[in-house]
Amino acid sequence: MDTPTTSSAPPIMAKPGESADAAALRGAILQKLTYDLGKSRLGARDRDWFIATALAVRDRIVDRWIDLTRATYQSGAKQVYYLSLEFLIGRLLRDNVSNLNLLDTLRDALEPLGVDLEKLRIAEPDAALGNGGLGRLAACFMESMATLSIPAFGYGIRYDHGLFRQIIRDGWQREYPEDWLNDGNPWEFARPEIAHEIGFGGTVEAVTISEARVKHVWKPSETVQAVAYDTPIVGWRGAHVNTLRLWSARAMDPLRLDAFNSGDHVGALANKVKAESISKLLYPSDESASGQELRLRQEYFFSSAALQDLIRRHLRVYGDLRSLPDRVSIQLNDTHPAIVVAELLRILVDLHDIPWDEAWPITQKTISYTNHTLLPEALESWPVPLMERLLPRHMQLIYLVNAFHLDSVRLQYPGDGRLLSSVSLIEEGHGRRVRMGHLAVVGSHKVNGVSALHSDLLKQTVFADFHRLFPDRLTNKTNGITFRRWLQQCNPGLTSLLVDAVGPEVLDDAGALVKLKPLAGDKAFQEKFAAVKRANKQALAALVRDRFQLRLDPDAIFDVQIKRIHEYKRQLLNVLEAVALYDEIRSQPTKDWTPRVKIMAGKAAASYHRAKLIIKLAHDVARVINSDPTVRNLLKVVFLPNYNVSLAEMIVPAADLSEQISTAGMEASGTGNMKFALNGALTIGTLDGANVEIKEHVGDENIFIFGLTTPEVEKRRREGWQGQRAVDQSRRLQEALEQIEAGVFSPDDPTRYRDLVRDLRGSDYFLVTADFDSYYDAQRAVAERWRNPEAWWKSAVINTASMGWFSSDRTIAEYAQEIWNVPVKR
Ligand code: 4GP
Repeated sequence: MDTPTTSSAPPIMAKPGESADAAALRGAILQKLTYDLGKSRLGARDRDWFIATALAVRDRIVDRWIDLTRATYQSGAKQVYYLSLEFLIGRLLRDNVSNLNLLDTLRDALEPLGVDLEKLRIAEPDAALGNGGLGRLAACFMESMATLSIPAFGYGIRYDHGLFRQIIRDGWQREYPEDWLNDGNPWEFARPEIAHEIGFGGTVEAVTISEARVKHVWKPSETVQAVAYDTPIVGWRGAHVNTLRLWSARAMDPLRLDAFNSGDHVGALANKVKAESISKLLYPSDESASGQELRLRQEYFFSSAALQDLIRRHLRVYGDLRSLPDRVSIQLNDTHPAIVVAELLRILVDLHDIPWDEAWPITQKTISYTNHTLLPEALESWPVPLMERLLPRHMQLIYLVNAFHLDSVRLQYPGDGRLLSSVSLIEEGHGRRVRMGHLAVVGSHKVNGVSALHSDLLKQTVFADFHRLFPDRLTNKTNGITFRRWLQQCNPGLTSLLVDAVGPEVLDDAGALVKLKPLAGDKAFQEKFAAVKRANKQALAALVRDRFQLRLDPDAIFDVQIKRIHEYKRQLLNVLEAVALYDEIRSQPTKDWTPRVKIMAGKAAASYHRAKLIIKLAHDVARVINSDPTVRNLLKVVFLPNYNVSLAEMIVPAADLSEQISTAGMEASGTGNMKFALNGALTIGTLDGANVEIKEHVGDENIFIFGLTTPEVEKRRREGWQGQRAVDQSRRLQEALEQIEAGVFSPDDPTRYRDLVRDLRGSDYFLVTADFDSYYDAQRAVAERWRNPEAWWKSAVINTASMGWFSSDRTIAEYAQEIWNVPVKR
């Protein structure tokens, strides 16, 4: 509860035995409280203490930040610019405090004030400027770049409202706006003086300069300002501090005074509302044409702001854009910033008079692109008429790039019409569209996938023709996670056990985790490891009890699936297994079952009706199972609402079993899979994404792999898979589907799941039916292992011990060496 502090006189003086630094920090916090927040100690609430503390901690960062930034310019070091429409940061207090090694000092500083660090920590709202994996990866990468002393800027959008708040009503997801900025954001510095003008629409004029030269001048019909907000990002042990610069949209002309004075108070603000809508909301629905346009505006808005910003900086230091590729690397996080290719060309050619023949290699050498998904619906393309209207000069440049690109293809492969249309930047199907993935591939010197399997599939499928054309361009960089957040901060119990077992170097070098392997079979160590897990499970159970009024038994196996809700991630398979297990428990109630809690959480896109129906099914099934007395808590299904980074930080350390059960070939990598394994959960998963590499690292006997492989999935689909075939051969599946179909779980609306079951019996694109039996069997093998604690904990320890390679420090070091060509310091 957010209660005012009641302790009396301010003990600002150092207590005996306390460090001078703790006293100084306490003084700083009290100063902030009084002079920045205008609050007295007695009236201060958790939120006020959080802001005062964040401001005091931020002060500890600033000098270093300014010095390091200046040193970077002076040294001429190459800068990395990470462009991402999403940064899923979560909370920052613990990150900053722990990376500055201030945790104990802060605790000591707060204690005499009667302020509980934990309460204050959870008063920080999550910065949810992202949807899922792609955005969280960007946040991990920012931290790792700072840790490895790679000078870097993250560029994105400062959305007023991040990912929606999910409320579950009667089992249905409802979306409400999220308001992370309501009480201000103590980490950021507003930079109203750093503003770039972003144009939209208008016309392009060709001005003849000389007989040989025509200059193109874009005259936008509309201009919006992008205003910078900077957040310092501190690396581990304060090694380095980088900047996350997020752009907020501001109208050039905020108020039409004439209209206002003539009584049109709303109309007078129309320009402002339109301009500022650009940074209003993460992922505006693109179901409507205006929603699509807003999204393209967002993409161009932040891409252009980022480029103008970095080019201004580069020119200030080096004075010449020809040196750009030596001093700057631009990494495109997915295709969202792909318009950078055209924008950079426009800046070089139109604004700086660099001839095309030079501008093009500068562009390519500077840019690289990461692909995060093979799903065709996620590979962006924009209707040509929309691009022509909104970004007319960029459209011309894209046509030009395409003409040169297709000419060279024609030269290399004469007469291959199929190849030409496959690699063209313009899709000619129903209505012409610009393929942003193609633009990014053509405009980059390196393109990477995010796991070995995913990168291979890129080469074999969506970018196969490009791979033929540019055999050196496609590469792999398997994702990673920052161990500071996903081990040290979220699991202090395990961290101190690891430090005791293998030494403190494990805090600096994830590779040191392997030293744990010899202890995997050691009974005493296993017991300690299991005790940490149990404490984490109890902590989660307490949170779930307090927040959601649900009881979880910490002795049951915690079987967890937390991620975005998507058919390919197959939450449905998990729910079907719950139904089948429920049937088995009821038919053999006296069997010695392994108690299991299935924990699910995740958000569905607002317009993704099938995903929302799956959430509803999980709730319907949970209600029936959880209230059936014959089940006696042997099985419980809980869906925790409003999944976010902070909830994940509670759930991950408490998980026994990690569900990574996507249809093979569809999950690009996954990063949740890494977080769980690092924290000692065993994985049940398909051979998909980074699961494949996790299996290689932990060993076959320490992971539960089931289901079709990618080639088998392709074969089934090619042959016209019909789910009914699997249903006919599986009594369990048949019974589960019949119950769902008959409305056993939805008596209020017995036909609710009729279409869903019909699709499963039909083509079942995600092959839930095909993998069901194998998944069910793998789950029984999990239960079997659980019943043998020695075997279970041995596997759990080996999982933790084997995950060093999945640190995002390793991933970032690979980007640095193989894509950006920048040195890495440790
Ligand atoms: C995600 C992928 O689905 C996930 O497999 C991967 O681990 C993550 O990117 C980071 O690379 N993609 C998205 C998205 O989040 O929005 O496409």
